[in-house]
Amino acid sequence: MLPLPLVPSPADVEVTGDASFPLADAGVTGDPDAAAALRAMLAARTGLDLPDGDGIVLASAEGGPAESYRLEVSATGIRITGADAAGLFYGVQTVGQLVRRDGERWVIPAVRIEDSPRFVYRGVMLDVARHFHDVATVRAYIDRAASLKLNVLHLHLSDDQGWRLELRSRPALTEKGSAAAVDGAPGGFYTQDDYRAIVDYAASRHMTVIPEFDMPGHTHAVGLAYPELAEAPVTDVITEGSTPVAGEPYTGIAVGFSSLRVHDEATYDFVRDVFSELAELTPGPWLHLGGDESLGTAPEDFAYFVARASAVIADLGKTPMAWHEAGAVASLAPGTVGQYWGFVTPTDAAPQHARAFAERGGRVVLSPADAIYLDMKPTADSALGLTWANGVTSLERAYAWEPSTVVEDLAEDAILGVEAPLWTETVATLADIDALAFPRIAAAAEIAWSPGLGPERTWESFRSRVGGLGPLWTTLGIHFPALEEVPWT
Ligand code: TNX
Repeated sequence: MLPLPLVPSPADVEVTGDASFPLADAGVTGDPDAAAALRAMLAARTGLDLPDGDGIVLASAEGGPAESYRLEVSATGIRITGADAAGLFYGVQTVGQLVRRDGERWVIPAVRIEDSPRFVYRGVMLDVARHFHDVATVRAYIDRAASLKLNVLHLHLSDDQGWRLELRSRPALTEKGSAAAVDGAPGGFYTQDDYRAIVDYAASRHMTVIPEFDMPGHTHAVGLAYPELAEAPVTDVITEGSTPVAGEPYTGIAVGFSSLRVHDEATYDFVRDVFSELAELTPGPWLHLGGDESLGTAPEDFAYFVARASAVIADLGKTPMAWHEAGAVASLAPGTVGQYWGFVTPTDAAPQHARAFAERGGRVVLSPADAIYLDMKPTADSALGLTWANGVTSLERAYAWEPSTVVEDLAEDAILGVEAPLWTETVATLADIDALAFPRIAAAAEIAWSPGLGPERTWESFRSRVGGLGPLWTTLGIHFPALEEVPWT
């Protein structure tokens, strides 16, 4: 028999016989938010509009681990018990994956599941700077990620090509710095109301938004608004893409050429303004300052800048977060969270930089580029995607890695979690997002949620379970590519 099509794989699952629960005559009772989520899910999947009433019970129980739930299905009823609202929501997502046809009927097989996450931080990142993605697209991505029990949405809100969030303290950022995108695509930005709407929508799906303003590199667009804060572009670092010109929008895909003026106090007035306003708009605990690929900034200038910028964020009562290069900075604010984007088998100083966050009281989020960068090509003939992180990233490569062994001597409790970034140099639409993110986002979700690889969690089981999700993803409008690695059913 095929395994149940559950991704991420639950911590504990038992099929309790051949019986199944028929949905046609069921009612729903209990927690109103979870009931609404369940009704919407079942309506999308089956067309059934379940009334209030007996059959499916949504309850809360104190005491289990955060975000955990228990699901019991028999021929006569379904009971979902959540330790908290998120747990209940995840129980509903599991039910959505279990729905199947039995002849003319829609049924849920009899099971008992006890489930809770391995990591508290289970993230996706969307780059809205290289190509701008509107609120509707971000909502759709939130729905997709939350259905796989991911709980963090990292928004990469600024880069050389554009600044994407309106700020009252610095209106020129979007007035002058948001019009461009890669290859002449339309630019754009979020108003403050747009951003609040994203944060609220994410919260309704139990996702926390982590906003990033990338500095001191990746700041060409800042120079369009405030030329006095920007160094002249360093063009000898450019290996790919067109050459930037100061004062003109950048539509290429080169990296590392821009820098803020690190020894000018006006730069820190700017840093304080933008992160203060961001802190006010953002309920979550983390603000990301970027810090990657600052090839146009001398190492000692980089260290000076990152120390000060991380202190600004800490002074605002938020936890700073930065790409792993910032681990090289001795006076980084204590507690800063590092995001590792080296390879599964590390090279250079990346693991040393990652460990440095833990040594300063912070933790590490793992985003190994050759495994879960969702912008890497999934197949050699994919029209979308990049290949710099070791060529093609198959679904198997995205799946078959273990977080605790990537960075040597990093304790498991120093790993905050796992995040799958989607950079958008080649990604302009929701269909493009789907084409690259799916099905590999499911691999990231399982690594972040489920117990480590072992007899119960294998590549063979995963590919079969993913194959069973095709019909659900189709009814949810997800344009996933039917990769040959997966036995789609
Ligand atoms: C590297 S990984 C970047 C981004 C690019 C990405 C493309 C990292 C922290 N920076 O600027 O968009 O590669 O895959």
